[in-house]
Amino acid sequence: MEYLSISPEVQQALDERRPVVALESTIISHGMPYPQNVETAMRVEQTIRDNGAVPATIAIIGGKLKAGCTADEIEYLGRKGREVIKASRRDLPVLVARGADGATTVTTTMIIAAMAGIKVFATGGIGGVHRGAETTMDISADLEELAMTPVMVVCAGAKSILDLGLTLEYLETKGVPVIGYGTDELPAFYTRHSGFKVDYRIDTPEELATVFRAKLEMGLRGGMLVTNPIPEEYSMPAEVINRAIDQAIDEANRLGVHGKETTPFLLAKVKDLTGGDSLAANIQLVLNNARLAAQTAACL
Ligand code: PSU
Ligand code: MN
Repeated sequence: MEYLSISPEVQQALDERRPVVALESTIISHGMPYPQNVETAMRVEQTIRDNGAVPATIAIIGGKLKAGCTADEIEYLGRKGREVIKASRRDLPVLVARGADGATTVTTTMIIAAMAGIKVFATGGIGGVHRGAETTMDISADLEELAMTPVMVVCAGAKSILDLGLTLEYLETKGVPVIGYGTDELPAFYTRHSGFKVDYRIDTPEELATVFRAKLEMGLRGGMLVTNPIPEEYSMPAEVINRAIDQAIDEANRLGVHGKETTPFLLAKVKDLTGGDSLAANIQLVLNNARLAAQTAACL
């Protein structure tokens, strides 16, 4: 397809049926400040290599859907930061036709990974049903993508900027298996506990791969969500993080923040309110997910 551009290294790995792990770029452009965003992106790629897989950082550059970015391209996305358009499914036609740049969310990373033939994707947190969605109808396109696109997403759960209970209900309706890696409880990104149960607990990358292969072979539409708790030593006190989240949501409501701005606004606010601690936790949980995704891709 003329719109898709797979890097030579990723193409070769796919041809030789070696493991490949997709990575998103919204976390680079919108999720962390420069230069930590670029440093983290490079460390995540290295972690994937150390665990025997090839990293494919996904982004839209000059209208091309890139599966596999160079170090220069990652630097470019990190430096431009929030000037790069946060690209969801609805943005793809316009960005591609105009030859524009875009940072891919979970949604668009899944779309481009699937086009390239990549089955496993590691990230930090996914979008979901926002608190107050009964009136705002703010539900992330990530959940619809999980319902239709055959990619396994390894994350650290969802932040409680979202309504975690409604997010799980939505995923259940859409037939998306929600797996806890080594846990029965849905992790809440910065903390290991949310009080909500996952559908199934799985303890090994081998079994993650076997379950996902069964889903693919049966031709069941959609992906699978693997929630991997942040390592204990990097997790944050629940009171600290929940206070920051409540404050961020109050401020967003007061300012009337809505649409695609809501998630980046809340994430940036929470980070400001909790200082460097939340950034350090964020980096560690992404590395932890990269490790598990690479091991699982190797089993697939
Ligand atoms: N949640 C996080 N970190 C993130 C995101 C969400 O904890 O970086 C980003 C991801 O790219 C995700 C997107 O796909 O935000 C969801 O945005 P929205 O809620 O507007 O769908
Ligand atoms: Mn939204």
